[in-house]
Amino acid sequence: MHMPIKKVTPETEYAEIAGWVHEVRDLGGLLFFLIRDRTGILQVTAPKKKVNPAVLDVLKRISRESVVRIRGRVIAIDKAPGGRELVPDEVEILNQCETPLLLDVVEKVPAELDTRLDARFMDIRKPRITSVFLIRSEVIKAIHQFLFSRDFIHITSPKIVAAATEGGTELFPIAYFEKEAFLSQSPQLYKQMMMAAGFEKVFEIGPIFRAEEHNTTKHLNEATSIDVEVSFADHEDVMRLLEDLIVEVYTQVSNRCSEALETLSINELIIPRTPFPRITYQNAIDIAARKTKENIPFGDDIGTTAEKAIGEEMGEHYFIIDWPTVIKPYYAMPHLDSPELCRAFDLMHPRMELASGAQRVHIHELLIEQIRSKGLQPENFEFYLTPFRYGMPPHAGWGLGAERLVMTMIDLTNIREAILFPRDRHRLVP
Ligand code: AMO
Repeated sequence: MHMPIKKVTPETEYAEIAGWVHEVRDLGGLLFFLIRDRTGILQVTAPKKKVNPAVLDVLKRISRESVVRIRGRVIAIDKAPGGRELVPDEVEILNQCETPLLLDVVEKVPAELDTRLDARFMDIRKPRITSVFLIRSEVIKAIHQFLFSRDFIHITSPKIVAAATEGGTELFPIAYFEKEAFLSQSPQLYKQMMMAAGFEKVFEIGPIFRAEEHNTTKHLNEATSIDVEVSFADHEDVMRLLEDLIVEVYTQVSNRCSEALETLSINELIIPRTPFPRITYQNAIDIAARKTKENIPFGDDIGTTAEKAIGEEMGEHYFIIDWPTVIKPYYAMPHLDSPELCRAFDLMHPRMELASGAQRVHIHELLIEQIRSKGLQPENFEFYLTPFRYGMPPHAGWGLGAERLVMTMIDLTNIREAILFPRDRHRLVP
């Protein structure tokens, strides 16, 4: 078995490695290679006069990005990456790479995002891009660990559904035999139904599909949502859960991903501090009006320009609370004393919204009323509404965008950088 490149040290006398040929150079008396696997890069040098002629023949045929297996002696050498290099005794080309390459993996020639996404498999070979996905993997792992440690049950809800959850305009219709169906926008209705099932604390990490036409740097048509729902909890409880989760994820990435962070030139991941500031929707639109000189009428959504201005003023993660009931979905619980406001919240990073959530309406009659007030028909939600008549506990929850979390954490400029194969207005392949 070959050894991960990271583990090859000057103390290792002999090593077998397998990986991709990052660079090839013929320096006259010396053939020089950099071999890469997901753990790092190793210099391999073959003095032409000393290497077995059969091995030299193979070495001479190797093209960049070919897959090779090399065995040889490890020697300490100051100038090499990691202070060591390999002098080959045996070489095998496992698969020769065609030339010219689709992309420059060494990144001497920068490529447009579209070109990179067309050849995504090769783009991901770049150590910087591998690092993004190592960090994303750690984020997802840390979330699982955090939620399991707090006794959450993992659920998987259907992605082919019969009704809208968040309102009707953002749905992808699909042909489901003789019926009309849609790709799921959110596990919302199902995670709530699991409260009536008695699970008390559930989470799901899965795809959500949004047929929004916009083509922006923070929207995808297929995104990954981290959803939770908790019984006998209110909006305050799940806001605390959310901020604790964010801190835990940052801490774990900081502890476990130091090499990936270094590759991305992030010297230190600043871990947010709890409690995150809470501002009301009214505070938020006041800040926006002051900073942008444009008034947002009460009840309108906070647009991108306003969001940016408020983010600049806040300078850290924060919550916007006390939203107008008219702009939040029917399932958000209105305040008892002032029903024009509701128990919904958004979690914001200074750059953008990361999550939204609420205490939910658990009273059947009120829910029907709210569905009607949004111009929707309760008859289309029968399967969802029935559990509210047979013992639905009070509950609250949120949905957090995985790509936005990763993107803001490591300062990526475009959300497409945070997902392997983005789906957007124009991109369906690869
Ligand atoms: P919402 O629609 O606000 O709420 O979505 C929750 C979070 O998911 C992410 N997100 C997206 N990310 C990238 N591209 C998109 N098109 C996209 N749409 C959403 C965002 C957003 O904050 N059911 C509620 C959640 C709840 O109340 O539990 C919901 O779906 O980060």
